[in-house]
Amino acid sequence: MKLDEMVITKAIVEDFMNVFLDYTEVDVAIAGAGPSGMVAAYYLAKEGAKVAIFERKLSVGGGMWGGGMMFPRIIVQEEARYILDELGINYREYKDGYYLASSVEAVGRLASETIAAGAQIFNLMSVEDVMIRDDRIVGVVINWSSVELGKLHVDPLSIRSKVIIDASGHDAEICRIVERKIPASLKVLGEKPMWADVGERSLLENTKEVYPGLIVAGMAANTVAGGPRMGPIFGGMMLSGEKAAKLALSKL
Ligand code: 48F
Repeated sequence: MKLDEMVITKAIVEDFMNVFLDYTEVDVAIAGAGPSGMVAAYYLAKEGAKVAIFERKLSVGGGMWGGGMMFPRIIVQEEARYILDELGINYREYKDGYYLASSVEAVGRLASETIAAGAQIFNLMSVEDVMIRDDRIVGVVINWSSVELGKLHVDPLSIRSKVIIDASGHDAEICRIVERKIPASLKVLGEKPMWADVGERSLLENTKEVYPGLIVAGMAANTVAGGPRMGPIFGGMMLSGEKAAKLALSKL
């Protein structure tokens, strides 16, 4: 077989552009492909929603890859074990109710199941703003991460979405944008010091719609509500993603 670079080039550009054009209007746009964002996308796509995740980095997985202090293991507690089973992530019980899994396998399986369920992941794209009409978020504003990293003065593009999920992690970036641009709309209280038990419990409670059309999930939910961080235990992230998906589905 004689290879032609022009076929390779056209295949990549044509296919990407077709998908990207199709995803300029979605049911749910998610900022961040960490564990909470991907779990949310998985459950949404499984129910037939058109869902796009925009991820700033080259790789998906957020803070899950590195386990605890680069020891590539994560803990998932009993309450979220059924999500490990659903995603086919292997684990073993370390101690009553504490399940141990490989962080690398967990990210790999989560990404693969999320994509297989039908979610689209756009990596290397950052959400830098939102669109608001009549006091409701109606879309996200995105740009290539390289534009952001290079501090280039390049205008972004917009994606219309019925619901937005902020799954951007510790910085709760999308909620902070809303807080900054629409004064008195929402208050980001900031993350509190490590407390796994309280952090994990409050995460689920704090996963909610914080502004019309904007749901916050994962660590961002605790950052908004002033809840503690919890370290390398990931059951709460997964349960939060699942709850965010249910909330979003109820609004579609
Ligand atoms: O930080 P991250 O993993 O968030 P999460 O799903 O999970 C938190 C845990 O990893 C860990 C923890 C558990 O104890 O606390 O930290 O809440 O993933 C967030 C992803 O969002 C991307 C970021 O690169 C990361 O992959 N991200 C952040 N801001 C943006 C973004 C943005 N503005 N646009 C696009 N992606």
